[in-house]
Amino acid sequence: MSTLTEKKSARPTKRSQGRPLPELIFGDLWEFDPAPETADPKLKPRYELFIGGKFVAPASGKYFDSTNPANETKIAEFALGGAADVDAAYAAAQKAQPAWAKLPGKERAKYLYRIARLLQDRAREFAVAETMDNGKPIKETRDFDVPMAAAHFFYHAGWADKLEYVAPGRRVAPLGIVGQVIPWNFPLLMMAWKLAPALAVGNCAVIKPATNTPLSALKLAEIIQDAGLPPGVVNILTGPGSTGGAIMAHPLAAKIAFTGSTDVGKVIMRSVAGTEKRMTMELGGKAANIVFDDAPLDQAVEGIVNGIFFNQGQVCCAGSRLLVHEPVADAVVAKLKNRLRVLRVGDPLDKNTDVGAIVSRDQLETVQGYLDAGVKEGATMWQPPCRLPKKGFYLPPTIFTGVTQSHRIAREEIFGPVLSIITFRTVDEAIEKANNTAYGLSAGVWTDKGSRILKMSTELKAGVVWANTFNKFDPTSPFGGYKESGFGREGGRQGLLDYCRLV
Ligand code: TAP
Repeated sequence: MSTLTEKKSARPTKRSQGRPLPELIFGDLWEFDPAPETADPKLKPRYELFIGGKFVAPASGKYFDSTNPANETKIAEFALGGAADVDAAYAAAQKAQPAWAKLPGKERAKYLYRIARLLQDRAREFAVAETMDNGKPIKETRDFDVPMAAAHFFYHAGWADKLEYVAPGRRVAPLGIVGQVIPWNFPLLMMAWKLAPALAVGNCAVIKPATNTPLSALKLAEIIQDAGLPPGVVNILTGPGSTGGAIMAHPLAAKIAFTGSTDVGKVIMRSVAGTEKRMTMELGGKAANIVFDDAPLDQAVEGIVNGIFFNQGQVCCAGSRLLVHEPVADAVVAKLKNRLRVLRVGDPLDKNTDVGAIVSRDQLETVQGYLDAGVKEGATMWQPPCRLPKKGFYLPPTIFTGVTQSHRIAREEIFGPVLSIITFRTVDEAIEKANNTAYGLSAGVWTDKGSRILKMSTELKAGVVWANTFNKFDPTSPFGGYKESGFGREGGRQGLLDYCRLV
């Protein structure tokens, strides 16, 4: 157990809504005893491609390093897969798919249940490995990423022998082989989001994790092998963006599923235009988290913090724009600053860390570029005092006030721990400002009035609208966007439908 020592503090005396709170001032930073997670991540020095149920060397004979963004040390090396490996993976999937599709649903379910249980058995090991590869706090990988990944396999295992209920009155058949490419922000969870529904229906998969975070995908391959999944049902290729491009464009892919940036999504859509491939795109976001003056403000502040600083803000649905009702704007900002002063930024493997490392130097520099842009365009930047580790890619949680809708930090997806705060006066103005974005993935509404929640959730152009909460996920609940946030859904019955052919 850790101890918490506050050197000096002055507690706010006035907590009434609508009145500005005095800022909580500390004589020095909070001090904690470190509480490192010590489970063994069971790393191998080198990870090969996973094709046809076997770990195989890449045709190129080349490998790349994955490093720990928290301390810049090498974790392991990974195979640099290319077009020849993509062909081999599709050939393995083609061989496996007819028998996999013919298996009774309850038999396919057994494999998915086994994968879910093996993930649970190795949960601590996976949490440490994911934290090392990605930089996200261990309390997130331990309590969210790994259990949620297992939950997706459990949920879809339950569907495998009940497919007639996916589209009542229609017969459901698999599409064939699906090509899938995922990003680095939730590496293991995205593997589960993609693979579990595809497999439940009887499809086979060729999937590529991001170059920044290949580790948990290859560890999942170990579990897939241990679960006895027939060879070729899942094939995992590491490698650069061009390998992802080859997976997406491959003639044997009946469907492609991509999660990543809107820019890359557009490149992929152009590359498959005119083919018969089915497509789902889960792309970027710039969510509005909207706080009204009748909201429970302390609860809302927790939701704001969770909305933008969870996973260092590297979340497609992050509440990166705070729209706050003018009468409570000063109070909310003061409470937010007080809360941010006690967030722990640092070693992601420490169980008390709230904000870990940014995934890579490149991403850190991108986010820093947005901080410069925000200041240059006239917004006011604020960061709490933080002692950042000397090595690794860290950024204090950052808020901007005085933001207007034309600022880049209000329009573009930053994908970092940066919150842009904008005020509004009326409900209609809040809706207009929230919808004033090219994206449409998620939104949050904080208010005491049920009727206002209904109005907002009807009029906000976002795939998910959370009310008096934020960043809540469940395998039963479909997730996906509008506009430049993509199309198609993942999770729930709707997500499953995207992997089905209806006959
Ligand atoms: P991207 O740069 O788009 O990369 C995503 C994946 O695509 C990576 O595996 C990448 O490989 C690969 N890739 C790159 N170029 C490609 C190409 N031409 N053809 C095929 N694949 C290609 O995104 P990112 O930086 O990893 O992730 C952040 C973005 O993902 C954000 O915009 C975020 O909003 C979005 N995201 C959306 C969601 C949902 S559900 N909507 C969820 C998570 C993330 P390399 O890693 O080798 O470059």
